[in-house]
Amino acid sequence: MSVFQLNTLCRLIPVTGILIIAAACFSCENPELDNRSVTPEKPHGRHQEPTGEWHDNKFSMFIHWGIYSELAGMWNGEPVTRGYSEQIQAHAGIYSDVYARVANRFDPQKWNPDSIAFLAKEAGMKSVVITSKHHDGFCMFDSEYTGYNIVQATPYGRDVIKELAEACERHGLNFGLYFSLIDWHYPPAYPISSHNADFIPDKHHQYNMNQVRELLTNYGPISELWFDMGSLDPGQSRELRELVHSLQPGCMVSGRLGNDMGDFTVLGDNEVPGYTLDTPWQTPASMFDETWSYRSWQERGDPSLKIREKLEDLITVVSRGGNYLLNIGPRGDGSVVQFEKDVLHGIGKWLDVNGESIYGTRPAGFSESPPWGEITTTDNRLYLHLTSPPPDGEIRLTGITGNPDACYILDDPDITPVYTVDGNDIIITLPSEEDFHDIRVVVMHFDNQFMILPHTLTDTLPFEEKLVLDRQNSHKHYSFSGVDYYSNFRSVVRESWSMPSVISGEFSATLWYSNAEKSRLVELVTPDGIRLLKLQDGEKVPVKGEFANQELGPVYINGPHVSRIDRKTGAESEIDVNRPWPTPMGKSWERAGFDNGHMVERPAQRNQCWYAWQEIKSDGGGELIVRLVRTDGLQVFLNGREIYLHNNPQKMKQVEDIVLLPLHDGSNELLVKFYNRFGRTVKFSVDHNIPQVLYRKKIEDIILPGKAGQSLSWHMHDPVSVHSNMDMPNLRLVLDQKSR
Ligand code: H79
Repeated sequence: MSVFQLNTLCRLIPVTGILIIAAACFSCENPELDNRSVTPEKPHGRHQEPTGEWHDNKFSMFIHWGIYSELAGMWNGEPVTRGYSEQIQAHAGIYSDVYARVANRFDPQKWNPDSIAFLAKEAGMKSVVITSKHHDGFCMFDSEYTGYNIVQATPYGRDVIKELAEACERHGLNFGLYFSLIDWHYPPAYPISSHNADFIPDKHHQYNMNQVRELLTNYGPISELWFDMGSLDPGQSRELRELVHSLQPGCMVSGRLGNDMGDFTVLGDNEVPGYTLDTPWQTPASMFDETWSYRSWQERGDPSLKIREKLEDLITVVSRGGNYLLNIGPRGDGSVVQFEKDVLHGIGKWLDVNGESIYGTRPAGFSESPPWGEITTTDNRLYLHLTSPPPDGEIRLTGITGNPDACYILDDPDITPVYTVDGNDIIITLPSEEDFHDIRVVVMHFDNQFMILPHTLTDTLPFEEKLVLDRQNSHKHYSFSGVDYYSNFRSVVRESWSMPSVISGEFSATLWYSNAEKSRLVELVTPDGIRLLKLQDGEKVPVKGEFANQELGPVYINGPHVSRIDRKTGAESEIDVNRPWPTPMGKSWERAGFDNGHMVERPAQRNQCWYAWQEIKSDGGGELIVRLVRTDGLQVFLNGREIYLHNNPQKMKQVEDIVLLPLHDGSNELLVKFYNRFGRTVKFSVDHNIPQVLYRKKIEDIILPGKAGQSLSWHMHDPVSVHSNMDMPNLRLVLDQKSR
């Protein structure tokens, strides 16, 4: 059978998130089923599932406080409007020795660690993370490796990190430390660039290692070490990670350590993702987009608007499985700004009443957020956060199996919206006399465990005895992978398919893979166990007979463009990737000479990108393999839909991906975005002159028990880290029904 035929066979409709509440999706108790079954080894990220104590924090306090706070965003009597105020040394162009003199007047008489811990408690936060050392290199803790620290260099002379650690201990809060990996005061760390992501010279790395050892030895249990900035090599990241874990195995390392070495992933500052992540993660958030540390002239506005903004972000982050780390910037005298207190009190007041919908919850597993808000869940409850209540007051929840037995508003359980059950749907009508201006939470309570089914799956799914499972119809399990602050992407760490219970019986199973996946090890999880599969010894199958009925147009390129994607909306700044043709933004497209795998090199500044576009005409659809070589990350769109996203987390000089393009009948548009991180140029090619072959390999039969919630999934056997991209874009499993 050719791949072309495969494509036309019945496909499972794209399956989106299925979640079995409080029940393991698959049991792995029967290893004899396949003599190659293995217990998967855990890769270096220690937390495969977003569970555990750190993850239950949900809401934490970040504190940016240092000698920069004393300057309050002012230099020579003028406001410094460029950059963040904690980086005023760089943005006002202050010489290191001049800046260092600020320490001589740092005397925070209003510093009160207990009142800060108390404020965090009142806000409903579970931990506190403070800057032990920011980019200015000034240590807020006593260090034997530099005299540039609060104990030795200020009139105050007290170790505020120790004091806050003890206060948090007293108040039952977890305590974490921010530690900048760059240093503007330490000469071996020079030269310094404005992007704050320079490589770390060896001597500087040793200095960082020494200070991290101090921080993890002298301050009691540290719940997280929040490394930030710099661009470490993988060996440096590993050394720091191992140092932290050897001193305090329970300390969670932030992903900003780089090279996928973090225990938890840190998204961009104030970034709220539009997807659920499968690995532990956090959003760091500042009160104001313009600064993290105190500035006297900050316009703060109406606290109630800020409460609303931050509360919505908290709810969204928790609904997608993350923790929210909200920052305050105390003044140089140690006092907390009233506005920031008001905001924290406001959020705390909401959590006092509605905290049950946040703490101890998980993402609900619906494929998309509903238009009216966000959903979290526990064993037998759904929490519906009404951030934009529906104008007609009607909420429809689709694809739920379970018996609802109560519905009420969390802040007033006497208010009980009417609900009706219609098959797998639940329709809730909000009482029209109620005011939903503030964020209110509707609780849908079930008599027992319940299950959320992907809404695309129904018992009437057409099923013609053959299932094709691949990247096109999988549910993706995401993490966030990358080298450093500027180079990261949403990675796919697992793919799964949920089957309705009508699909049952014995299936013969065939794996298909391309040269991209060859010799990789993949773990296939079926309802009866885990199998370790090596992608080798497959039978070679040509893809659609070497371009038969396909006409490849010339490749055009266009650039450079700004490659940053708007973090909130996902909107692209300069080019509409869904409709690239004809010429975007008046920039003309040039013909690229990619013949015989030749790469082109084009100028690009940091974080700019180039696009390549090609029309592929195909008679009757079929497939085509393309090889994409380049110096950094790439994003592949086919007919306006993103089909592949891959970065260069290992910092290799050159990376290639082999991507199978599922073509439709007629004209197809291939658009590839080639990123540039720090280079002055970007080099890339679009190459079709490669073997158009796939491999086919029969594996042991698979039995589907026909139970609700049954699913298949796969992931890499031994990834470098839990955040690593699966990197197997063309893997496919075909199931043929043998018997029911
Ligand atoms: O501690 C906070 C920031 O100071 C630190 N990370 C958070 C948690 C951070 N350091 N560098 N960066 C974040 C990114 C650097 C952004 C920059 Fe710019 C872009 C520096 C110069 C150009 C932002 C925009 C700051 C000044 C202008």
